[in-house]
Amino acid sequence: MTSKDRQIAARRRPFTEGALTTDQGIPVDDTDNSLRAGARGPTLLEDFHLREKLMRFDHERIPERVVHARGSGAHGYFQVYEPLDEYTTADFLTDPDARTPVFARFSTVQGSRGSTDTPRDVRGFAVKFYTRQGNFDLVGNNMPVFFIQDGIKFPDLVHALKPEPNNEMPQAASSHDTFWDFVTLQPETMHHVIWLMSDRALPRSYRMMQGFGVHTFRLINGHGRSTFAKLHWTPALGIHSLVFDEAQLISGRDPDFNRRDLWEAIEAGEYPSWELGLQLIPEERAFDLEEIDVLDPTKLIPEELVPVTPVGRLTLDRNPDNFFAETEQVAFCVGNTVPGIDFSDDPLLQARLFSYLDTQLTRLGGPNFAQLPINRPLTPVRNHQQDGFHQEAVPTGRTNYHPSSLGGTLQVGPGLTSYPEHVDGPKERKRSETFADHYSQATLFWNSMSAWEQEHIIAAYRFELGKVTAMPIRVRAVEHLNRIDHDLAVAVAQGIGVEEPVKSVDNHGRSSPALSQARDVAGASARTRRVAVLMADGADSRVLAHLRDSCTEAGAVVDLLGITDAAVTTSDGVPLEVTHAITTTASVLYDAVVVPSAAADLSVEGAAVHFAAEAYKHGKPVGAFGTGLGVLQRAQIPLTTAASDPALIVEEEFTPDFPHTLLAALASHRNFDREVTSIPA
Ligand code: HDE
Repeated sequence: MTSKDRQIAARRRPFTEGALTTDQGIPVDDTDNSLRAGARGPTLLEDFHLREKLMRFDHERIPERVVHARGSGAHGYFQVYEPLDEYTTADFLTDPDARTPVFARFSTVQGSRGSTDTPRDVRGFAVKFYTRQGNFDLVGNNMPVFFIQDGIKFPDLVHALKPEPNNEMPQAASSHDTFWDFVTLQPETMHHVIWLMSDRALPRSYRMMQGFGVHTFRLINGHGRSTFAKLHWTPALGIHSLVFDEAQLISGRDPDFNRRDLWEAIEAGEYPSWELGLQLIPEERAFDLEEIDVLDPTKLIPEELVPVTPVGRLTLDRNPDNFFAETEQVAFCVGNTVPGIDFSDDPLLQARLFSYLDTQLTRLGGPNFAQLPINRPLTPVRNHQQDGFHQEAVPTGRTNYHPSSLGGTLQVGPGLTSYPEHVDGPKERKRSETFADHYSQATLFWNSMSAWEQEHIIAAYRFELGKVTAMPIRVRAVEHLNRIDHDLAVAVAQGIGVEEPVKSVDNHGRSSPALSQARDVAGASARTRRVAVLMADGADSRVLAHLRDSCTEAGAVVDLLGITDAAVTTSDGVPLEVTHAITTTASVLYDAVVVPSAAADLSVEGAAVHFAAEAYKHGKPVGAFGTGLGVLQRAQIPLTTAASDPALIVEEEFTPDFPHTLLAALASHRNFDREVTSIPA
């Protein structure tokens, strides 16, 4: 239990027993019938219980976030490995014994609060650290760059991205005219757009995505020296994505897919964790980074240029008690910083410093939102800010100003000191020339992708632009792509009915291997991965037990799926309960499928055949042995390719190698090199 858990515990209000009362504490004798003049007569205005109940109900909603409305959060803690006092005075980064409580919220950007979890979208990765020096909020995303270079463009970007204003369509999707119109008129977006078209926009799980602070921050040490820093979160479970077809199907099968995954993992004690890494850039090196301006949020600094130093670990180990009180009311503010961490002059960051504080006034109904349990710091709050909606405290005494000679004077300092950066320049609305290159890092990203990642990116551009109705926008998009990479532009043009462009610039040929998800296989594990076993009567119970035990020992979750909810009968005549009927679930909700040998023939069951075919098509590990092979054959899965496909595990009869190979394939996530175009599912 962290100190934040204890603070929140004091505010819990269990609804277990006792008399039902009004908000004024008056016990009520009936909450099912309103007060009427006669059993069939009109309702009386004096019914205060009815009026209060409806008034409270009518106001249960607060405005959803303008962006990042759909999200899920969890409590946990952060611990630094070694003191970082060489760089910062921030207490939570200098004391390895300090377990700093945190609340993290993950989100999609485009959709409304009730929208699906798996659209093609950027994901928010926001962490509130309740440090011993007050709250520090790191409000980042799962992609290291942003669409625009200046916060003044944010309302335009979001208006273009969100559903169109006349008909509020489409929900949670960037595949529409206004988004592509805006981004093709604003070339600085091109780098982030290619990330959005990559698999990064389809995380398999919040637990399996990276996080980035995006902007360059400043760390300030005890001597007042400033070091620029970029912040990275790296998930312990590896970085893994869905495929787009699967993500779209999940939207229907389980729109809460990522939310459920996070919740269930924490309930099961499989606490997700991320390593915090820093790219540290001494001030004097800031202009020596291959023409990358550290203040430009559309650029990343390749890890090959400045390595990421691991400095600590974030672990999430408790689900919220109440979604509204915690996840909905948490108010992240980019300006919440602690001594030892300061801002850079990144113009996007500067605008955010205003926006997050401002938005809370509307969302949380007044200036006292920091008093809500989820937002409250652990440190005492002492100042003369007072009054306003929902003041919870009862300030006492006469002096509510500073200075005062009538007592109650607060001591000011030592405390947070801004870095005394020397600033001098004409007042002007002007973009720095060092921000002018909009294409070379999009090319770097493209060059760093594996073949299958490139295929997915081409398919994503084709899908998104294929939904754009205005042809000139499609043409403009291809022109931009032609400046990123000619082959990419040609491949996209061919899919969307646009004339192939003429090569205009040479690809610079540089790449950054760290950007590819394909590199992230070694050391990955099968923990928490979901295996569907398709059951039929007559399966060998010892084989099933062996398979199940091997998977659960490795931390994987095994569900037995029957054609119906009825128990199946194993080879020794024993009834075996199934987890679900196949019809109430879907292959897209699992990471792998196994069809064991059985007396009954599952290959005549269309649902089972479809299940296997779909999983195969999505690159998932698919395994079968004995008569189970019939299902794979019926699904037209080319069993002869098993020798070259590590995720296709087929055996004439079960051997102990089977679970071993299955778990290795699960740990590698998918085989995206698989040729799947001939699969009918
Ligand atoms: Fe946000 N952003 N943003 N943003 N953002 C909000 O704050 C805004 C930006 C990010 O889980 C809002 O409380 C402006 C970059 C996350 O509660 C709002 C600009 C990055 C979250 C807002 C940006 C983000 C938000 C909506 C450009 C990645 C969800 C309601 C100057 C580094 C936090 C709210 C949570 C939320 C404004 C750009 C990430 C409207 C003006 C860049 C993760 O205040």
